[in-house]
Amino acid sequence: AKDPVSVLVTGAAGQIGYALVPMIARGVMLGPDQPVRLHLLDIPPAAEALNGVKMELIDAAFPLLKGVVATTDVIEACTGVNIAVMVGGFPRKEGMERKDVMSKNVSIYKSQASALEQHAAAGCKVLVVANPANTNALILKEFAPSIPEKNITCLTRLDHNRALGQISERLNVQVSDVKNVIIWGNHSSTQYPDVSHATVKAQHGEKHVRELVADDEWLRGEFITTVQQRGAAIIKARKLSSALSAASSACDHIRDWVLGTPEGTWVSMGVYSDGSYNVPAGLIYSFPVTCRDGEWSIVQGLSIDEFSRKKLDATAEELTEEKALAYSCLS
Ligand code: NAX
Repeated sequence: AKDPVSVLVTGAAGQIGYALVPMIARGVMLGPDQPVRLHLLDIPPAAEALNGVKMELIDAAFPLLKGVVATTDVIEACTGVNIAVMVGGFPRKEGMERKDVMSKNVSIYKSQASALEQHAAAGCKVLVVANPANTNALILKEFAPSIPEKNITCLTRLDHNRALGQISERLNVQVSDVKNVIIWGNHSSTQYPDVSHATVKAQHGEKHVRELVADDEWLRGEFITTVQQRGAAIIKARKLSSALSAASSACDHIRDWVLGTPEGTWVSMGVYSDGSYNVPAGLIYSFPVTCRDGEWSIVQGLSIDEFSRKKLDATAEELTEEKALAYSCLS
């Protein structure tokens, strides 16, 4: 039998946490033969609710679940973890300035970075979900200099999956037959959902989404805005933000990162830019990536037309501004 893998979930008493922890305990994230230990962190006002989540995890008698640590102590939570899913953060409340929200999250991610750096297992892989996800991940990277930058990522897989979903609905095909959409840039409304290279499985080989949809206006207009604004549409409908889809996408992100992407398929991940596609180096930016042996690499050599170029640059610009804002909160 395999040794258990320890997975940290911060913000575990929240909405996404509640959807995510049973998925991890069932093997959705790391596979049906991989035992797990869950480390759940939240803040003191949520301690009782957090303990309730722990009770339910015990009650569910998950065969793969080999232990649960539920705590409000960051060091205890981070100790020995192999995977860290950072869902906890400070939400934007009505009337709050962007800078105030940024400042709260910068201080959270700065201190959690140090705890992870000092106490996580060697090789710990980090996924930041909490918004502003890209910039929180960048702060975490800056304040955990001994964690390799390759090990720090943020979630744009939900946006990626939303794009797959929209194409599948439009063409009335199975979502599992659609692949290679790309989310470029920030997990925000400036993200660029790109179908230039996306395909659908056909009877013989694959067909380009562009050919099948044949309505460029939709692809360059409504499709993009629908994906960009899907989070807001869910809030309007549910009066709560996306949770099950966010949790499921977080599992997809880690599973593909650890176990690899299928041959010929790429996924979107927010990763540390090395300057690929002329995206400024030093931002956490969403790129198309393939994963193998627990490492992601940015897919190289894709053609970028003029329409796409503008959109890649616009979302990079927003991230550069966010980075500056985050740094201005550090003093
Ligand atoms: P909730 O408010 O339900 O849960 C957040 C939890 O984090 C709460 O239990 C809170 O007590 C806890 N928390 C706050 N500060 C903490 C700290 N310093 N350490 C540990 N825990 C802390 O929000 P939920 O709906 O679960 O969303 C969580 C985060 O995910 C939000 O920042 C949200 O904006 C972000 N999202 C990101 C998505 C993505 O694709 N990257 C999509 C979904 C989601 O909107």
